[in-house]
Amino acid sequence: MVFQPIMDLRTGRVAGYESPSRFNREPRRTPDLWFAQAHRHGLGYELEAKAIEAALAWAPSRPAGTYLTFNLSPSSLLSDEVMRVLPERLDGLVIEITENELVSGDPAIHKALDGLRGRGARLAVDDTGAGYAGLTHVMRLQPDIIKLDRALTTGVDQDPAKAPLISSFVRYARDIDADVCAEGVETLAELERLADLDVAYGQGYGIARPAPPWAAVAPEAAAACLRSFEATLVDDATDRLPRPLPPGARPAELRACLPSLAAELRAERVQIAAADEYGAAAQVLS
Ligand code: G
Ligand code: MN
Repeated sequence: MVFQPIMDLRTGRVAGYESPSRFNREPRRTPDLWFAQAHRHGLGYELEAKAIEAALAWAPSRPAGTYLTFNLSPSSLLSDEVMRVLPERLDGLVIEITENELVSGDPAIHKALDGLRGRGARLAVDDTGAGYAGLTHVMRLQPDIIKLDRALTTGVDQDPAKAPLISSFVRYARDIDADVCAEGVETLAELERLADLDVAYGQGYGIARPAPPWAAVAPEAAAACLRSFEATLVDDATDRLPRPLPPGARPAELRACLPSLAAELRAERVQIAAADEYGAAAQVLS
């Protein structure tokens, strides 16, 4: 099994791990081709169930506080094979539903999803922005996490058309109490731009490749998040602090940025005005 870290772009820490399937056998093929072939032979759900079982076997050993996410096709939610391998409680697990199956309008699938959420699972919509059905899918499912397809992430730092679209997803996510995760982050420039756009999570080769459990994120990727976090502090300070910082901004991290924040604001001193375990706010003393 391989797991790919998903990074919290507000803190640089690992938020969760996705478990994409890998097939170590000849002929070499991408997992979607193996699944498609299994489905053609009537063994698709059995294969999906095996993949989930293998991922779930690792779940108890994952680092504390991280979630585990796995992919399911909408129709597999109606299959006994897949349902049988899911434990009663699903806390800390995220189910990723891919949008390229139009059957997701089926009320039976919605009912199955509601049942899984009632058992503690969170729901992510995968590959958002890739297919023409993307927005309908997000709207219908009201997910906890909106995963933006690589097509939107790639070159976000260069293509002026992409940032506003991603921002609109971030605003929409806020309104439905969800978070955005950008997939396929390959460069630090993309990562910094996404963090500046208030995208909550990032995943991709520039952060960490899929690897045996439990890989850390690239140190330069975590550092890029903290740089962007400092820049947010400067913006916030200019907008008259104290003001609450993004959730997850721990006092220790904030303290480390204070000297450079003061320099940037040409202030004599910037201090922490209020802090609790959930976050901190800074105050400018000039
Ligand atoms: O459909 P889904 O988004 O779950 O696809 C995940 C696939 O994308 C996995 O096979 C994974 O190896 C691959 N992947 C993960 N990160 C990157 C990336 O940064 N770039 C590219 N090209 N592929 C990636
Ligand atoms: Mn996925």
